[in-house]
Amino acid sequence: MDFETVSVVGLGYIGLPTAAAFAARRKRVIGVDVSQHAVDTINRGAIHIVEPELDMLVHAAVTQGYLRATITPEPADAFLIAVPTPFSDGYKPDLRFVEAASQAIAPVLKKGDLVVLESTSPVGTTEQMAAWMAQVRPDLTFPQQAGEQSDIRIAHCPERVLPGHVIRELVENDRVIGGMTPRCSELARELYQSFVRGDCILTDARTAEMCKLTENSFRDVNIAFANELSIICDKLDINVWELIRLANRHPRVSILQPGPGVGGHCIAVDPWFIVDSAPEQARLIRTARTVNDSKPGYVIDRVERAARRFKDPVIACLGLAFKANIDDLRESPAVEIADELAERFAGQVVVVEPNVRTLPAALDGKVRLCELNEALLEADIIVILVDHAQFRRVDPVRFQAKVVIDTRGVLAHA
Ligand code: SAJ
Repeated sequence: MDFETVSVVGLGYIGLPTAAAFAARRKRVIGVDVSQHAVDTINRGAIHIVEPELDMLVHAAVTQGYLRATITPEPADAFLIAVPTPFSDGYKPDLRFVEAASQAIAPVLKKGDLVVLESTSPVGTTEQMAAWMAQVRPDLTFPQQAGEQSDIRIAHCPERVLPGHVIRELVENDRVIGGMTPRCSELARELYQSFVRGDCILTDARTAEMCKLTENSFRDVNIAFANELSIICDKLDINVWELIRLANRHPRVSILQPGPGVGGHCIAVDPWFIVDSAPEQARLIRTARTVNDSKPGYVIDRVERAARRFKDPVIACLGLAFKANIDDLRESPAVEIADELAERFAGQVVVVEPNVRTLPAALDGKVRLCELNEALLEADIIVILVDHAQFRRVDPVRFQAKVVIDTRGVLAHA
């Protein structure tokens, strides 16, 4: 089967790079998004998100005529759905964007088309997506009705790229592909092999769904272990960074790094999908989430205790991003901490974030964004929230006369 035209639905952090990767392999790509702003920006050959090298790729794809964006779905040979799958109140998965996307493309489906769900999803979502499409198109058969003889082929192929390294990881990482039938898996593999250099490994849809959730839960549980260790070490007056460095000299020990909490759009969300599917069984996974979510509060309490020694101290927060060397402030524990400190110490909090020029809405008017040098001079208390390269380069002497709360081990690694 030759997939000449590929439609990518959802042109965000995953969909847009994926669309550009297909276009770079000279596929005709139709990008679909509900945002007119995103569509217009892409059709100008520009991008509406931040990811290294993506702007060049999209610009080339659009100017050479391989990529075009639209609000309204059009016929294609393969469809990839890469829309958000957040959780709603009570950590319940919210699948409304998958539902809307599958209902939007259903009218343009034709016999022989392949539909792949890329969004990170609770187990069973791929089957649910097929059911939503079948409701709109009773004239076509789907795998749940006709098995290998179905008109439409359905698979799940979760994305697993690291923000900041998307372009390289998209091509190099192995992909897990789970079709609703073996033939669905085979066809999806053919599609991905047009740009993926890693292995494309086949399984069923439910295993592929669980695989992605497992990868991020593995990381969450291991970060929770490191975060719990850091709190224990504070109590026992042990340097946790040194401790972890020493323990990791054991050939079968590999502890991750503590931090101010877990941010981003994936690791703090995906484990809840497992908890929701198996609430009684997922005890460790749920506890890890709770441990990581409580870390910002612990950091705030430490600052508060340190502040008691001063009258109206100036508190400098170094970093707002959810991890080092990126400009993504969404779902960042650093923003949560700066926000709460600004509430408790109104007018006394300054913030340094070398990767942004303006404050996020949550902090606007509450804290002052300033240069690193100025913050280091002014501050009585320095709270290191992100291990950006700029902070690692600071001469340790500059921290000496200050109270430093180093949540990332920047000083320990100096
Ligand atoms: N963090 C720590 N300590 C560590 C490692 C990370 O506190 O030792 C924190 C980071 O500071 C950050 C959060 O965890 O706040 C998440 O950062 P990350 O770099 O671990 O992961 P993400 O969210 O940027 O991307 C993850 C990746 N998953 C895995 O590494 C298993 C990526 O491959 C996935 O594609 C992505 O989630 C996703 O979309 O699901």
